[in-house]
Amino acid sequence: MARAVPGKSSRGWGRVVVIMPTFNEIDSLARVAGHLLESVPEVDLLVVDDSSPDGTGDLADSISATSPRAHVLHRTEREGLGTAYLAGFAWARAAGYDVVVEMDADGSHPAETLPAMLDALQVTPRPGLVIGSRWVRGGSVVNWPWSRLLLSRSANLYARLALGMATRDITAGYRAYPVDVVTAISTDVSSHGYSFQIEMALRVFELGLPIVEVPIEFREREAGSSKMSASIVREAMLGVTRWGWQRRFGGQRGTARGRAAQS
Ligand SMILES: Nc1nc2c(ncn2[C@@H]2O[C@H](COP(=O)(O)OP(=O)(O)OP(=O)(O)O)[C@@H](O)[C@H]2O)c(=O)[nH]1
Ligand SMILES: [Mg+2]
Repeated sequence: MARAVPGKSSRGWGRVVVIMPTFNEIDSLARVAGHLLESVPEVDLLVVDDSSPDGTGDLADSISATSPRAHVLHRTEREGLGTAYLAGFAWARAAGYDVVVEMDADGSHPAETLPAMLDALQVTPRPGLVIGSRWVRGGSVVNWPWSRLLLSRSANLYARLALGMATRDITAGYRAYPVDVVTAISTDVSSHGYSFQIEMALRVFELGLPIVEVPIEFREREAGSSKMSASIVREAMLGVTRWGWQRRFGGQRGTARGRAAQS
């Protein structure tokens, strides 16, 4: 019987790496990484740790020492989720991967849904982004307080209206992209915090590529603490307002598509 070659998919996905940014996730990383590597044997893992004071980086090193499919990128300072992903994308590109997946290290994103998301990336016309979505039919959220539900629903509604996009879960952190798409848009992305996710979706939309949402059951983290803060929410709100304004009144200058249109 043919055995799966790590990172080399036998299911037509190409080489896939799951990028997992971490900051103080010592209580969940081993479980989440282990579960991912076991349940989806075709994918590799890259942990991007920002010198977590709780030793998450050392834990990631020990995971990588026991699994040839697990890799670690250490950064010396906490620089935010967006730049952690950009560093991960650059690493994935240099290592020759075809697809990058974004996944939290806190167990909120079900590995069980990843095959369906990777399958969705293979359809024609090929999507520029597949989102593991809480807010499409079949999607759900388990154990969230009403305040988080309200924040997520209103942020999505505001972003949808301001940006003129139909995406239901534009703030979602569980995603799959073709590497060539992140390469095309990364230089246009300026957000550091979670608005990075909204901005990335917007840039894919501006390229004219489909965005597909696959329903997931999202679970509130069971261990560790949230890195969500007022300044992160503020950055997202200001960003959405600015991009919405630019889309309505400022053309598409400065974006990949705008530059392509001008050349
Ligand atoms: N490398 C790095 N990772 C980060 C940083 N901020 C957050 N993360 C990681 O990014 C992922 C998402 O952060 P979370 O705190 O889970 O954010 P959230 O999902 O919006 O909030 P909760 O799930 O409610 O805690 C987690 O794996 C974090 O450890 C950062 O500055 N650098
Ligand atoms: Mg989380």
